[in-house]
Amino acid sequence: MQHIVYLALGSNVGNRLANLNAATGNLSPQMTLRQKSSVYETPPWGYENQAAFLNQVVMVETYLEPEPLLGHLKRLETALGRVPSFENGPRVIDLDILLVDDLIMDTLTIAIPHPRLHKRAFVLVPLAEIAPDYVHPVLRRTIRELLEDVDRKEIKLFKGK
Ligand code: PH2
Ligand code: MG
Ligand code: MG
Repeated sequence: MQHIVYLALGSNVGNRLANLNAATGNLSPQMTLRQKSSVYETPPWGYENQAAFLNQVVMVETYLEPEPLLGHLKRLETALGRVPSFENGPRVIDLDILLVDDLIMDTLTIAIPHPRLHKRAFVLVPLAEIAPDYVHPVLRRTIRELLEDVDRKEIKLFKGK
């Protein structure tokens, strides 16, 4: 079965825009890119003493199940130069699974929906751009509704540099 998957991309090391474009341009052949949000520049969340991030959300269609999908994303992060850091620390590229259809799963290796997506304006702003009416399967609220409850004032459209 083909799945609808929303992915979050983030980068705050090196040429951030090139890193996002390298990720969307090098997804597995088993993943078809269907939609891309704009790119946003966002203040670092969680650990503040680091460079601003660029964030983007994309929608892909894939026959991959979540575990192999995550494997592809981890390999792509490494191929694009990601090296180990600390929690919420700087990274060349971060590729996170946000939503897979209306699936709810929580195992040792993977939690879907992403457990923090509804708290993060840097995810909700780009996600609402491409999927405002998507219903969060746990919270039973649309992305547009979830966005109303976060502070989005520091999430800036990135016009390039
Ligand atoms: N990712 C994190 C931690 N903090 N802050 C912003 N603005 N954007 C991110 O993508 C981000 C973050 C951990 O994955
Ligand atoms: Mg992340
Ligand atoms: Mg991650």
